[in-house]
Amino acid sequence: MPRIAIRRRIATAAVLCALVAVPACTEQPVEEVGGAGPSQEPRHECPDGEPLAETLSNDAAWQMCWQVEPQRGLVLTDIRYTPPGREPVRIAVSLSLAQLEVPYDSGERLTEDLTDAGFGGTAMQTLGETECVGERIATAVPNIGDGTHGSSPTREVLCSEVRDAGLAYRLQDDGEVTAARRTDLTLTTISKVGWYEYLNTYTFGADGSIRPSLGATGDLSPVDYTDHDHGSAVGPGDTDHAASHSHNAVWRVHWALGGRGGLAVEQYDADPTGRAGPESPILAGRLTPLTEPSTARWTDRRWWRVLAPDRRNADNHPISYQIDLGGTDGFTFVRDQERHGAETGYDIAFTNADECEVFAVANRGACGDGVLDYVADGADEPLDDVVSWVAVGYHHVPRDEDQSPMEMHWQGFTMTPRGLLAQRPDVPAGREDLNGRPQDAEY
Ligand SMILES: [Cu+2]
Repeated sequence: MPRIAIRRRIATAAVLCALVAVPACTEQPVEEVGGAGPSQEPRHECPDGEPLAETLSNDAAWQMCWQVEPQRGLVLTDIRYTPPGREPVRIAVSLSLAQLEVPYDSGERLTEDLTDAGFGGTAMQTLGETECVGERIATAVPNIGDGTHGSSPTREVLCSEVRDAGLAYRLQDDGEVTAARRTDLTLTTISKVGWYEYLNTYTFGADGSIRPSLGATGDLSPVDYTDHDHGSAVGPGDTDHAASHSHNAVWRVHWALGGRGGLAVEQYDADPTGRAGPESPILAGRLTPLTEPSTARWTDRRWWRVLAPDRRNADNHPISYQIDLGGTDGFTFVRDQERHGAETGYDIAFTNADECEVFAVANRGACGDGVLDYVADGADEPLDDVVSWVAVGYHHVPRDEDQSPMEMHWQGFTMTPRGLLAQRPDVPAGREDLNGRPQDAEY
């Protein structure tokens, strides 16, 4: 075992003892989440090695288990966030990529990278000090399948970094500045699939936010050159048109807000009413429950949240996480177009958890080929044990600067706590009483 991994194990154990020294209790949902009383959460044990644990700038901590699977690559499980001075809250049962499809605009190539090639196994790269300035963590990665046959060398494949994430907040009040920077924990693996090398990165913020992202580098495919209409010239003059293509990624998030099950989903929209007040147009904002498994498209001002209606913060608001896509490139998987028609794409989908439902498309087993089947099959079951399938596309029109190697390009989305606590997790001195409309006369 490399030295770095041993050092990390000791640090991990110390942090864990501080965080979850309370004996296992029950899996019952808690009334108020993130309180300061005894932990309601079972002890954090990982089936496959040591937990990851990191305390960030504001004393918030993240803990989770991790493993490398042959197809999905990095899979994070039992993800918990501990706000400063409080007990850990379970956020997700699991989090991973669920598919990466790459169709070329020329129509000449299509790959479903997770199920065709896989992000684990020999595709998963050993990291060096340039790829990872944090801690490189080793695990046994089978060369073939699940390791039943062949060898499973222990390699440093996971990078854990705590990064400066800039300003967390700043407030100038009566000439006095209250400000803090924050750190983020990033976990990254690199998988080489064909000519591309993908960074599979998860960023966990001190504020409780989670940002899955996929970065691509490596080289443009040397065998996918096409004409002017389906690519762009990357060589001298109007020659050598590297084919445009899409990186169609879906992430699977199995939620556990304070405990598995008992969850619900809502969609937020704010639309112009056509009326105006004295100073500005009037918009009407609302949350609409999505009660059954369903798909949805992103549009301006739209976001979703997964909530635990029966688990409340100190303001008696249900704890929830908000899912923001931003303006990403929408897509419909090619296989979904062929099976379900061209108009069946989605930016997000919600289903109830089923261990057989692993891949967003090209799934194997009796539970369907992908998300559209899962949604149709579960259409009459109320959402409860919620899984989000988040689709984020990136249409890549090659540019001169992609040669060579290609500069990283990124795609991803953000999940942010919404009412996990009654206030920000790290209220600075003097701001403790600000929870709701200020009582001061000057307002
Ligand atoms: Cu690309």
